[in-house]
Amino acid sequence: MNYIKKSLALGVMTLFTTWHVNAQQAAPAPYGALPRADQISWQKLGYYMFIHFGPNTFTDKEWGDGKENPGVFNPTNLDARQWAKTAKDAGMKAIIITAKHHDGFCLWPSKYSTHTVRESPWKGGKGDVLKDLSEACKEYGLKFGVYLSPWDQNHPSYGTPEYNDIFAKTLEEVLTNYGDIYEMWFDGANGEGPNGKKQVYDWPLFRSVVYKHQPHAVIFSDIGPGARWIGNESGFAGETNWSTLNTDGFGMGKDAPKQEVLNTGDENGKYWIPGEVDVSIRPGWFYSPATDDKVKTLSQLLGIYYTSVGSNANLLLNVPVSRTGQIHPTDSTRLMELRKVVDATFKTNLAKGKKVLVNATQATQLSDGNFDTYFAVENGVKNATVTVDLGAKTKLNRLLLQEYIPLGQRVKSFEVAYWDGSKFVVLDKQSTIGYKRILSFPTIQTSRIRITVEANASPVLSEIQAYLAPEVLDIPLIYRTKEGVVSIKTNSPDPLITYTLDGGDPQVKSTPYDGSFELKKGGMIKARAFINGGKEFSDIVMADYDLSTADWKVINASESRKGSQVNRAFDGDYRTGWEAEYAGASASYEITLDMGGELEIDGFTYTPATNGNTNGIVDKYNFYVSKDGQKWERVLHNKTFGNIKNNPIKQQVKFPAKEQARFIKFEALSVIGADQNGMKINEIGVIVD
Ligand code: FUL
Ligand code: CA
Repeated sequence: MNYIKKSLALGVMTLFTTWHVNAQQAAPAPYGALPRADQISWQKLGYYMFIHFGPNTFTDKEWGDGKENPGVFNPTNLDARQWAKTAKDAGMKAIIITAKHHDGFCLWPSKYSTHTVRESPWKGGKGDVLKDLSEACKEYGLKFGVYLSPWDQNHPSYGTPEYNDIFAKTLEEVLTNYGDIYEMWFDGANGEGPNGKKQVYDWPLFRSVVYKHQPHAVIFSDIGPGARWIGNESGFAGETNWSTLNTDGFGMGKDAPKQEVLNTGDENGKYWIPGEVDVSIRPGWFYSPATDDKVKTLSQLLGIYYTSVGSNANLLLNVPVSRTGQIHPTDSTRLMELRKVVDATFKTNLAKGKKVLVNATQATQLSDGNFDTYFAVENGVKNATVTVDLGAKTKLNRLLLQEYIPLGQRVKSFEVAYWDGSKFVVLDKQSTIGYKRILSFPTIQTSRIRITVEANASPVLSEIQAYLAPEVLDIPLIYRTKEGVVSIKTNSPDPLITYTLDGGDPQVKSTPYDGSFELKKGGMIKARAFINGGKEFSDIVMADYDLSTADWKVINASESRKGSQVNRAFDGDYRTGWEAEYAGASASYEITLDMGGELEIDGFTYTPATNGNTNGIVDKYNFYVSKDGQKWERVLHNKTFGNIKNNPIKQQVKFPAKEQARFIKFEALSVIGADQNGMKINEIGVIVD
């Protein structure tokens, strides 16, 4: 009693029934919250580019404060066509740009601000980045989206009711002058403005302005309504990822559901609000020359691809434009490497045209390579067993599954097994599928795959595809002891390993690794494995070390939380940390260290806990140095680690000038979750040249 449905092209529901025993069979009933047509088109985009660009690009900041001189914005050779071409060549479908970030600086000459490109020297104040980019996107066949931060630290009316109208007008400018906007990206951050007040945002007004001028735009925010934040800036959706979410009682820009909930969505959630993974190709969102050697590696990007696109989410990958006004060659090289691997992986669908049975009924729709054709199990039946007969023994290591989401997201668990010649062997057990789920596993050889599905309503499946991703040589692994001795190891048999210490990509002719070496001072190590005389090579692996802390001692520190050891804050291992005892909501905390000898230092590093728990992470601090431990100099005063809550990465802070010191003191002025938590430090380090 299964039946087969064909494409919904043009919205016409044509019903094909093969085993047409019951003339009363109805079309599959939709289940739960459903996507709007615009959300479906949006989901099909899959992968697109984020661009962070503005004064921060030139000032080495993640968050500007709105007081920067607009004169700093001066790209020497801005070329938006180069951005669009890079995105296109990377296989991306769209670009979203930070039209206005938290500093309030507008990349277009807004009438409602005096902090814009018009006040900058770029093109003599006659430039308009949104115009250049929207035209370039059109030329390259890309969709165009904008990011606007309602938080504005420059606008004099921020923090007053008038600002809501001003922001609405600002929005209107952006939405009416640059053609179609496919996605409107609202940043949730809501901090203080020039008058020390936070704004109470009028979201209903902002939303109505968007829909008035761009009725097809997907509105992104922590809670949608078009698409939701995935709860982290590290590049992963939950393995379980529902495109439905309960948002009643929550508001945009405040009171969002917990980050864990954003990460997985809500099963049977009331609204269709699919996840979007936003992550940067570099550690920070804005360009900095300090991260030229920290562009994510191919393996990291590939991992992100699977945990976003492969996990029922869209991938918004940030590629920050550099000070020249162009995408840096290292970033674009990496994007092309990623495209090459993704293309090679998904080139040949080994299940295409193969025989598929769902509960013993033929289901050719699942192997026709077309998302819009689907097989629906009879209403009321919530399980299905799907078998794919590959015909002959076939090697594969990826499976791609799709549910026909226009009728809702239904599957809540599934098991994958393969035929080993005499029996089915279980390969994986997973939860949701959604629009697209990709499973990766070591290469198997089999003639038959079986997928057992359990759903909240009768399963409606679009595709089952199988692939053989090219195998890559294992990356080498880099280790460093506390004393600063580096060793590099690999699992592959007998490769040549080469490495660099200058941030460059290791080539076959770079320094060969032939046993451990000392790197007390720290620095960036990049290594790569080669076989076949260099014809085959692994991805690059990188490790960034500070000065070795072997000789360091604690002089003074806030009281430790019971069981927590203070030396974990400088044991050279960023995975271990120290926690100070909670000392009151407005307490400050400190750690003072003796480095064992006087040094010339350029700055310091702070590595927060990266396990997802942001409580105790320092966000405001002072930093002091001393030669004798008696007389102290405060080199950094009341500084903020911009965006550390959302993106808790290692912070590298340069001093205004080099300092001679033997002692250092780090003082936390405020931590995240200050009303219940003491300071947490996973690693404190110093930067030496
Ligand atoms: C965050 C911002 O605070 C970051 O600076 C960045 O723009 C990121 C995409 O969103 O909330
Ligand atoms: Ca299909």
